[in-house]
Amino acid sequence: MIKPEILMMGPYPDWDLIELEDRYIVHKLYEADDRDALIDRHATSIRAIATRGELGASAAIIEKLPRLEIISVYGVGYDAVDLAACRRRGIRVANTPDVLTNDVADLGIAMMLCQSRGIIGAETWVKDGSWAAKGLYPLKRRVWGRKAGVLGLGRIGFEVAKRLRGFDMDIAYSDVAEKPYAQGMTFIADPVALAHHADFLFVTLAASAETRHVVSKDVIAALGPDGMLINISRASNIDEEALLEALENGTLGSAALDVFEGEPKLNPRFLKLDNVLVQPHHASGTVETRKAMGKLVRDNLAAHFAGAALLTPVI
Ligand code: 8YV
Repeated sequence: MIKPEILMMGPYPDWDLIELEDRYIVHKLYEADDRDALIDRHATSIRAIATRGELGASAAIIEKLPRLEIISVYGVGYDAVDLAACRRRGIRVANTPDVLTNDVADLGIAMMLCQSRGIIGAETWVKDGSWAAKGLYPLKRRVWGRKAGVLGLGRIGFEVAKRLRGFDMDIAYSDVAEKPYAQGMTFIADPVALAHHADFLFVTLAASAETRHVVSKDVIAALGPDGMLINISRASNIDEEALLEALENGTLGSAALDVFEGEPKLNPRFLKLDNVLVQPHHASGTVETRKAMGKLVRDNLAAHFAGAALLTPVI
């Protein structure tokens, strides 16, 4: 059988690449010196794109590939794929929901604990000799029993809320509508009012044009000098300029961020702040989850080329 040809937008772990190269001819865009030339060379034979949640495929790339049939995304977020362009051409899109939900929620909780209890600073205090030289580490803020807001009570938001219950928190959430499964949580539709309620505001929304900067200057101000913003979704959900200003002038207490505009080259202003915890977009980054994500990417591709229904279709 002739192997279908795939355009790969960003690197996958070797365990996925070996499997993919076994079944497909893989063109690695991320390794090409001249990306346009690679696309032009294989434009009429590429039938699939394998990409990553935060990378995606633009309309410009989609339009260059007349035989493109499917885009299989290694991630739950598909905001970087131009769905309108795919719909116009009847191109199928699949993502990897569910398999990563628990790990993403875990990292959100870990970031909250780490930032609130000053765990990274405390470790430095021990390692740089400050403990012996200066004595006790400055006191930090408690987590349990305080108020949390979850902006977006989808799969990941729900798992975050479930974990927060273990900390005896007063939990509220915001979404487009009240959720029947949100037992014991208060529905607060307006994100500004949710931020007023919260000591810890988790951003767990799927990103789209509609959710851009939903965490606005007003939301950040409502969270206030004692509040913490935790983002495990996409940077575009937050007005990053307003966030930086608020962190710099102390009108927002702190932030814990896994995602950034222009990542991995984040705004250098973040690096100067000691009230922000930064992470390299790795909320789903465990061996177990990444293996499951890679398998789902491959299973969706295999289903497509076998003429079957996709396992986890977006469109
Ligand atoms: C991954 C993600 O880090 O699921 C998503 O949408 O952004 C993450 O799980 C990413 O897709 C891997 O590059």
